[in-house]
Amino acid sequence: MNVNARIVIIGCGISGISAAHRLLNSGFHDVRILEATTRSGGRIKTSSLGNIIVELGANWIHGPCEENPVFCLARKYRLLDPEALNPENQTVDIGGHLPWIPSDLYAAREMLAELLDECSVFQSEGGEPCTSVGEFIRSEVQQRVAEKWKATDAAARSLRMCMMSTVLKRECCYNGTHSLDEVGLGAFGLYKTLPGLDCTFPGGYEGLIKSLMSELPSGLVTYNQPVHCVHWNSSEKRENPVVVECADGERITADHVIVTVSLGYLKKHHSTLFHPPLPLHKLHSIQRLGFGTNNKIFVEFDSAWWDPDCDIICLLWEDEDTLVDQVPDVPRSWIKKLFGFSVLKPTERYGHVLCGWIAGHESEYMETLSEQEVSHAITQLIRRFTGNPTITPRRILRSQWFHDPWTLGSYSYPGKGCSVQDLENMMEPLPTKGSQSQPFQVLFAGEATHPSYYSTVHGAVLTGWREADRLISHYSSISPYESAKS
Ligand code: 6YU
Repeated sequence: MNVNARIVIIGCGISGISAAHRLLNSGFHDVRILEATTRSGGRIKTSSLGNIIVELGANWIHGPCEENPVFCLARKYRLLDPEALNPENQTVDIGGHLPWIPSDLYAAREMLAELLDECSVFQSEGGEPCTSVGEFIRSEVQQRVAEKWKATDAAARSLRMCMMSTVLKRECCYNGTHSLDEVGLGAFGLYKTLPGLDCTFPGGYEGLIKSLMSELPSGLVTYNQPVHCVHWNSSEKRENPVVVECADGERITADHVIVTVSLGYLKKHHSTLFHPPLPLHKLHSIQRLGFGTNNKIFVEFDSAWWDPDCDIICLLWEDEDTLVDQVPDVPRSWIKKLFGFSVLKPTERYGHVLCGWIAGHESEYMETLSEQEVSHAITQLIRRFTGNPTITPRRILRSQWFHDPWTLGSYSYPGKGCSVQDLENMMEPLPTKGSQSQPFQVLFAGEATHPSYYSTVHGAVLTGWREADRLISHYSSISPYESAKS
């Protein structure tokens, strides 16, 4: 196939790169990417703490198995450790629940895991008793604790309830939400997991971006080129029906535009980004879907103060025995939202580094503080929990996804009232009734447009391929003469 259609992709994150790859490999040669920042990768962002590689954005390949395109690409480019390639590793099914909770306090962990599994069922069966995951958990926990833990003494019961608050805060991180009260119960089960024990990129997730970019023609991406407005559906007859207006005033014409900006960016800028505006049903879905913040705080120490076999440090607050996943006084107590730290391993590679996880408005507030203030808060927290007044971090590094003007948060989740229809609306191209004579002009890719792998890198890759395939199949169904002419 040799297609002259002009395609502009907005955003050089993994979905934009994946779309460009597929189009160029299928005979499209007039493809370009406009990227607002100075770099490729978007929410895949590897950084360093001294000489230690850390991930400010995506961390794991969730469910590394044959069905996972990220795993297959990482294997192809030889970016993984040998253990990750072990076939046994690919069959372990953890059902999306990372083994993050310490083995003591199992009862609390099990009750919450059971409830979260139950939350997933409403998506297929309907009849959800309330609107949010948070409400459901709160109402069920009350009854179940009274039933199942009646023989447990009050102090142990209270400790288990505090543990549940910690697990709820962890779930806020995993879902990228402020509170589970904002996560829709009916759509919670839309998210699907893949088998395989999550693995990381020893040389950094950005190795995947570099490998993919090295196969694309140089000059394909224009950096520092934010798009201000996509003019589509014009009544004017012109050779290329879409005009992409950049922030610097440059106007670029195209036959098709693939928009890959984050859901956070769409929520904030939809009214200026599209002319004419988006159809109402699409806009409502953008509003209903949730886009929250999950940040990491890396903390390096001269030596480990935790046990060598410790993988995770969870923090329990004794005054949080009422299922707390939000902090009442954010400026004063934001640090209480940090559910704990994961230990970066192996030590030979990462030294003595912990990664703290914090979601929600508390996390957004943390972003406004200076690095010194965050470091002070972390030091006080660790000293308080260990009782050791001398522990002092060597340095810290945190992500600030909410204040990144081109992302405006971390990743998407189904908000209250969401259904599969909202995800379908997200991926619907414009004009909504495309046809052979009037093909789609604006197409949508990016993690928030995948119906079951939203919030992940593999979901984003698949959406880039999906939109490229939409164009490929359009041009393969018209005559070779027409497609070369167009
Ligand atoms: C995963 C993981 N992971 C942690 C954290 C974050 C994310 N994810 P991009 O935003 O990348 O690209 C868009 C580009 O557009 C960008 O370059 C912009 O600069 C540009 N742009 C914007 N506006 C523009 C304009 N106007 N003009 C021009 N350009 C413009 N995923 O698989 N494993 O471990 C994590 C994690 C802190 C922030 C993650 C993880 C999410 C991925 O990073 C993300 O989906 C993709 O990179 C997005 O790529 P993209 O191309 O779509 O957009 C039940 C239930 C639960 C459901 N949730 C399950 C949770 C699973 C997610 N887990 C996350 C965990 C971590 C730690």
